[in-house]
Amino acid sequence: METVEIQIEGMTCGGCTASVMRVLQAVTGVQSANVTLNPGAALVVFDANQTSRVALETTIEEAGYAIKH
Ligand code: 9UX
Repeated sequence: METVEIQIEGMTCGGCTASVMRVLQAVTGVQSANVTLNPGAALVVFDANQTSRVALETTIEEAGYAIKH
């Protein structure tokens, strides 16, 4: 398992964090996803054979939020 912290911009309420958590948990290979509003971030534990940081970032962007690189 691999753990990454992804900085996210544009989440403005608890519904946003719940949405991001839901889309991350739906990705095959994600074991756990914890998302905070302040600071805007996701801590994700995943199987590196099944997904990647870049794929998770793309998932977040497709949900309507921006990645702080
Ligand atoms: Mo809260 Mo986020 O009403 O898209 S869910 S701002």
